[in-house]
Amino acid sequence: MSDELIEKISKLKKEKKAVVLAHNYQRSEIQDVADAVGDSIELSRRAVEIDAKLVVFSAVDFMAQSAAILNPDKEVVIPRAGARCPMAQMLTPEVVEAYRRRYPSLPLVVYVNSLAETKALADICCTSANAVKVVESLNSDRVLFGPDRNLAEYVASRTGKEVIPVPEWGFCPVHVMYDSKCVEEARAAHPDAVFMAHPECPPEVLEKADYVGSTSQMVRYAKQSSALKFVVATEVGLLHRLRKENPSKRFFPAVEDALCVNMKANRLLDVVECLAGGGHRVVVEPKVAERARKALEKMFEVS
Ligand code: CIZ
Ligand code: SF4
Repeated sequence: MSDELIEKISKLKKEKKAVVLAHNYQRSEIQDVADAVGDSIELSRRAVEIDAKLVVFSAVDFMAQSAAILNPDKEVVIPRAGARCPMAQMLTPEVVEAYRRRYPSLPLVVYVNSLAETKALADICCTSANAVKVVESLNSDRVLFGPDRNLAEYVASRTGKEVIPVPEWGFCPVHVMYDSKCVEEARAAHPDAVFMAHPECPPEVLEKADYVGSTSQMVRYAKQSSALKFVVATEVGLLHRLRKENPSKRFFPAVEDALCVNMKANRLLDVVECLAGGGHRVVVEPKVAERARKALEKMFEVS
């Protein structure tokens, strides 16, 4: 990156009283100019603490919506309108309503990877970092959980509760690329490495992994671990942060091309454009925002 561009970005940030928040899966060059890098909820809460007028939220649609919901007094913009998570689109309010009719007495847990309109219908939200804790906190041995089926199955295995996936087949197109064969190949190539996997991976991967956690949990785990090598089963953008923060350790992707095209839709020049007054303002209808915020706040109380 040229010094000129770095200077332009820092000048614009000051002029606009703006911050750039980048998700762990963003392109390396965006992570490098960001004021904070993290998971979606960490970043949304960071935005609350930061004294800024404009928040450039470099991530996918539902994440920027959560930031807007938790920061109603700030202008939240997303660099590319097309950065939309396909998993979030798999759980529409219509699907929720059909399951509510079928299981009227069961609580519904909605993963943060969902649209604001869907969160507004949830009893409580969860992240991949706190899903087990959230489901344990509920006074019911059967729960509805969506949209990620793999995360639902992981939570069921850890809590012993019946976790009904809503819809039956929700998935992340990146994390379903991993299978037990890729774990075996990684073990053969790096026998002394720790295998870390995201809970959106299929059960056959999670059963064989040494550590299962969200992106922020993997960052913390790698930092405090005495191991020097890690194989990482999550979107490859996280490797940039892991390598940067742990220069004496080595990180290998479990699948080289496990890349989320939706996350990568945001480019550095789009971020610069946001700082210069462009980008796409994220607006959540007030009634929807209020209900979604309640479901998020319930999650904060538990975690
Ligand atoms: O909520 C997030 O940021 C996601 C989807 C990834 C993770 O595990 O942190
Ligand atoms: Fe959605 Fe998967 Fe991309 Fe995350 S990595 S934004 S869940 S498609």
